[in-house]
Amino acid sequence: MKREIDNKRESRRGFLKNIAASVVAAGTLAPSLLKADDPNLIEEPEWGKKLGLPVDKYLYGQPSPYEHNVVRRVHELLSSGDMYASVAMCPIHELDGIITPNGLFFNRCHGGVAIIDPNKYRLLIHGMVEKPLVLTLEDIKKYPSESVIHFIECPANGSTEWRAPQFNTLQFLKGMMSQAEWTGVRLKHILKDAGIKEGAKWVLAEGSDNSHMGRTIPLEKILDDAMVVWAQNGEALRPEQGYPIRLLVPGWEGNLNIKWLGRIEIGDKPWHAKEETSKYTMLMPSGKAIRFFWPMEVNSVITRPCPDKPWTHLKKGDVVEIEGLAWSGHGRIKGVDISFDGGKNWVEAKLKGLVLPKAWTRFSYIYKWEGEPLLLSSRAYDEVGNVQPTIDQEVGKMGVENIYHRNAIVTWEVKANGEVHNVQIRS
Ligand SMILES: Nc1nc2c(c(=O)[nH]1)N[C@H]1C(S)=C(S)[C@@H](COP(=O)(O)O)O[C@H]1N2
Ligand SMILES: [Mo]
Repeated sequence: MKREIDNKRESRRGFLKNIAASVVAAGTLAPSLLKADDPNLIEEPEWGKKLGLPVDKYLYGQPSPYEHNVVRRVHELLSSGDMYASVAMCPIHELDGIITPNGLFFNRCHGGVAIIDPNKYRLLIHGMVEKPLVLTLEDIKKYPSESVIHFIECPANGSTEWRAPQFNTLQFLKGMMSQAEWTGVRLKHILKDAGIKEGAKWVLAEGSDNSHMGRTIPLEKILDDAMVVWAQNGEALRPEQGYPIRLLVPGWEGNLNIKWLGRIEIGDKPWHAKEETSKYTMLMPSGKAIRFFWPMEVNSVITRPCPDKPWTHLKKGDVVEIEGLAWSGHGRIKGVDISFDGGKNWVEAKLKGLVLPKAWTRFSYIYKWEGEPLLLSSRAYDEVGNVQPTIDQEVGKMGVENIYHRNAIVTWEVKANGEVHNVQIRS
């Protein structure tokens, strides 16, 4: 038996050796590292010689141990004091496609991650309604469900960059966003059962976590496309995303997407300081502030290359795919342009895969890099006519005293050695 296996291995090795030799000779598709005697191709590897791990070791699966570097990351500059009011940033440079795996979804909390017993969960709906409701998780799941794909982005994403570049990593620069397929029910169906009273205009949504995170939202938006969701990418919401129920407010500021949703109150006025625990105002150069600024503006960023995924491994003349994400809280992405010279000239990138409203859209551009230094930027535009602004345009309008809604064009300086740096181009 052993002889037979050894013989088989020997002939397999010979077979692969011949193939490797012919691939190298043809010279076309050979990966840069392949040599005719590449042991990684012609020798039987460890994992082929012995049995793998039994399937009952994988009752809830984990990524390969070789992917241990692909994790959320925290930074003290991005927390408000401690790790209970903080944010764990999504490694968007590591993602493929448009869905964030649940273990990597960014996590922004103001009072820690609440762990809620689903049997004790209740959602209270009251205020200007004919019939106040108290719903259990089971009651909510009785409604026919819908699944939708939307990003959630904190308006503070990129907030460190108003005056000058701060972070030389994409993860800390733009990782305050993620995208999932959410399953739940449109809030309008539940509110219909409660019966909204004449004159109602505003909704207060509140979490049952330690921070409560009360937010004021116009009833019109809630009745348009807001949902209460219980599933994220095919499984129950993760505790970090608000298990067992969160509010989903497609395309609008992340902070409105109340996690661990406990209470919805309908009223005729926006709520004030006492109930509304956080403020997300926009300070204008005039000294006046915009109180409400809800939709996330059209935006994009190149995710490969980026400071975390440089081109240091490339050789002169290599053909490489430039990739990135574009999104708009106003609707679908219509197109993305790429500039190699800091925004003087633009070419059109290709949109890859699904192009959905209020959703991350992946773009791509195939490029032959001759080792020349580049100033690489992307500029997105959406279906309702918004174009991603330059830094000059954005700062000209908003000044630099803001935190929120920074959606100006991002530029990567690609050096001749393939290193990538976060720079800002101003006139
Ligand atoms: N109950 C509650 N909901 C919350 C928060 C919170 O701290 N508590 N943080 C908000 C903020 S500021 C953002 S940006 C999003 C982040 O969602 P995520 O943690 O699922 O990525 O949740 C929002 N919902
Ligand atoms: Mo946020």
